[in-house]
Amino acid sequence: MNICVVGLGYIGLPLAVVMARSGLRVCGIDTNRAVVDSLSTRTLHIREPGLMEAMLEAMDSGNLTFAAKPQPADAFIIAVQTPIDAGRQPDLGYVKAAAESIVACLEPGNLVVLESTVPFGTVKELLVPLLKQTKLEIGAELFVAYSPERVFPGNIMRELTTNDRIIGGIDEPSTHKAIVLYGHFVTGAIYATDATTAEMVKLMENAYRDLNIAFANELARIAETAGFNVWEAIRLANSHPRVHIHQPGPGVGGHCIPVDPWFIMDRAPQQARLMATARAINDGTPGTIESMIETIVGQVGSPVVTLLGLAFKANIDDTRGSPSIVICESLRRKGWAVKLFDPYVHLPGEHAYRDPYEAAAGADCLVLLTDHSAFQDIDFPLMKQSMRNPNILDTRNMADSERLKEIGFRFFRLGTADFKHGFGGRGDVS
Ligand code: SAJ
Repeated sequence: MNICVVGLGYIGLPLAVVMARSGLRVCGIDTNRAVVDSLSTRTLHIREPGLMEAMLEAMDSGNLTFAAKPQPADAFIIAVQTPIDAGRQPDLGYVKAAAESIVACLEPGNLVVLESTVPFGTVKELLVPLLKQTKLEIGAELFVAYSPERVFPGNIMRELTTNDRIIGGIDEPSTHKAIVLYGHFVTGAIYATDATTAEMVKLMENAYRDLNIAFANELARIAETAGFNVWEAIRLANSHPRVHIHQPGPGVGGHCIPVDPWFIMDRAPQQARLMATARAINDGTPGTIESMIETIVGQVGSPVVTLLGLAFKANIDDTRGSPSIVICESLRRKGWAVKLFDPYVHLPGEHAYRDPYEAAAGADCLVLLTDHSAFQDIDFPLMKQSMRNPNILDTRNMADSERLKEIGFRFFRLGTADFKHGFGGRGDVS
């Protein structure tokens, strides 16, 4: 079978590689010529564990090629981005452009699968009408389905195969054809449904996570006021067999969890009230962290703050929607000096350091924002030597507070009694 995967980003490229390794002949398509050129010369434009080795193997087998324009194939998979615009409206421009780009290639018997996350109803209301330009009879000559990607950044290569799949065709023959295709490489269960339900399942999964994290963040604020340790309380609550509370943190980043609830709210603004509240809580959390930083260093003239971790979550290089970036920009708008370090992310600019010790030199506060495993190896006594004021704010419950206090740090952890006198203009809380 020949497959065209349209969109070679964080989902499309790993998917093309996994399909090619399962024996399918895959052509990966991206309108960005620079991406196609770099992949064709065996260079990756994204970082994902295991992707490079798997891609080279697939290219060497002859099953994986790249091109800037779609070409005839048996199946077309669309895996392009679906951002929200400044007004939080879904931007389906990339899906539309991708669908239009394949129209001229489509032939009787072809299957088109959309993997991008979209507002429910998109396949029926946007994709199918566009594909009707082919004059092929949908369901008899041209088959259309939705199958959401559900992979976890950092573990994509494994999860593409092992995760269960939801496949929703616009009719039975479309669902069946898509199940046969995904059966080539999916070892998890494959669940059949209709296209709109499949679209909604994807949105519900991420909205659930957003709600749950908002709940954890709310509990953290309560813990700071009441003086208990939220991390300990959540751990104990989760020992109940039917409770699974997520973790608080500096906010919700990435391009999925903070975006997807808007796809539901866009379609059901009257009903989606809980989701709107969760979004407001999570979007407001970087502001809470800023207030904590202000409380810690508020008395210092011209404070210098070092942010450790720029990626939106552990052990990846992706900064899209990262709370660290929001916090950094906001502190800089106040005129504060903000120094940055992330072992995975190298931003241009004089205040982004490749060495955590240089980043900490002269600082009044270290803020642990991303729980990268590499941070466990930081030599904090060494860091402290070059700091102006040895304060640490841990937003991820990742540091050994007792040890850091012994070394001489003033230690603050989000969601604990460390802020029992409040934060936000109350001055020194020690
Ligand atoms: N976060 C918390 N507390 C938690 C968990 C996460 O604050 O308990 C924060 C993270 O630090 C990060 C953000 O939430 O800033 C999002 O991270 P994430 O790990 O929840 O999710 P993503 O965006 O990396 O991947 C999610 C996954 N969805 C679910 O787990 C339901 C993944 O399976 C999806 O494929 C992906 O979205 C996607 O592409 O939609």
